[in-house]
Amino acid sequence: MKITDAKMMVSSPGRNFVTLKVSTDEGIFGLGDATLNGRELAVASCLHDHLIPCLIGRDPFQSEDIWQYFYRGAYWRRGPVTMTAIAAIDMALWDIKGKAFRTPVYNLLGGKSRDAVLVYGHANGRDVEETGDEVAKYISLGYKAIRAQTGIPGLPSTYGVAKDKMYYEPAEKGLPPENSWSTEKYLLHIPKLFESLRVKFGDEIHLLHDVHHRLTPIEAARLGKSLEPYHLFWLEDAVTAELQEGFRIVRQHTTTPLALGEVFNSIWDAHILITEQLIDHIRMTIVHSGGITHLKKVASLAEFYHLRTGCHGATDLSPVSMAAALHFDMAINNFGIQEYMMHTKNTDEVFPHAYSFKDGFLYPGDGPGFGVDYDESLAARFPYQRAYLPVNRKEDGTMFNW
Ligand code: CS2
Ligand code: MG
Repeated sequence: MKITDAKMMVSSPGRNFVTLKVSTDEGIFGLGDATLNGRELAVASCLHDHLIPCLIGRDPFQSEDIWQYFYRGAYWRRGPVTMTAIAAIDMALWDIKGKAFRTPVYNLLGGKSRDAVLVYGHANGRDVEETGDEVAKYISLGYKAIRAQTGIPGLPSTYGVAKDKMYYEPAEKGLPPENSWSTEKYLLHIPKLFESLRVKFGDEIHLLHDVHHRLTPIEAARLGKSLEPYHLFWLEDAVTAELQEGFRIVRQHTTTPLALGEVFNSIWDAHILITEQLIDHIRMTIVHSGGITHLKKVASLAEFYHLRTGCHGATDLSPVSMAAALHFDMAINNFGIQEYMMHTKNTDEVFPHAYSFKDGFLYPGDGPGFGVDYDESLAARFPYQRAYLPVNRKEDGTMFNW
């Protein structure tokens, strides 16, 4: 089999998505997600202008060699744009192989290691009470695990709190919106949220929280400690992780499980965190860290250090990414949990897919490949619109992490 064509499709059904379609001389095609929030066209150009010309004519079954070709052959290695572009090609090749062998991709990754994929949903509110109401909604939908985010008194806006409850999309059209931040106000308020949720819903439900990269190691240690009585499933992105060693301080002070990695692009962003067991869940995704070919190696290393996965699954990862993630989640042994932010109706219609939700779990479907498609004519009705993620400043105006 030979690759005869590969094309980029950029559309905005609810939000911007970049989708790669790789076609072969046997009429089988594969899809890959190449969406990098706020940098969509950079990845599209990397693929269209640089990688795709080198892909045509190759054998799609040789996914490992093609991965190495684009990783080592790039000379300028890693980084979110390059690794997302490589990921899109890699996903499309696994989709083609699954279709060619007429089997779900999870069977090419070791087969089913479980019956379904445990997911968590996003409950958020302007205050503790409203967040509690949203948690109740998710429990009524059957969720076993819920991430809880709430507004912080004294701060006009904060991460994870959205106007539209079910569909949280942080990127906005126009120029980047500016948020204002106070670590002290946040640290004083978050324990109150989880105290109220445990009082209201008891100890069974898994509760998660995303700090979203906004604390120093010792502040994260303080928060982790103050949340121990509420036994969170995890505390996510507590500190930016360019300095992986920074988590030695957090680890020394708290038993609250730590999750990290949605912004990572390769094993080299996480190898100290994994081999020193400084975190409990690795959140790297197929779409932003070089595809299934690379992520299965990360998961294998993590397995030997007692880490489980917790792949990122926000709305800016398309249904192609979600489908690929579910096949990956079904097969690996050290699966922990999968993030599942629902896409809008328009998105789901442009990306018809086999995966389905039931009682807190996602089921990938048993059809060949990933079981996801792309309606090009419908997508054409939703042209790309430039949008940016917010930036964050401390109350005194200092530039900070969003
Ligand atoms: C977040 C994301 O879902 C999460 O855990 O961290 O919402 C993240 O902010 C977006 O994916 C950024 O594009
Ligand atoms: Mg996150």
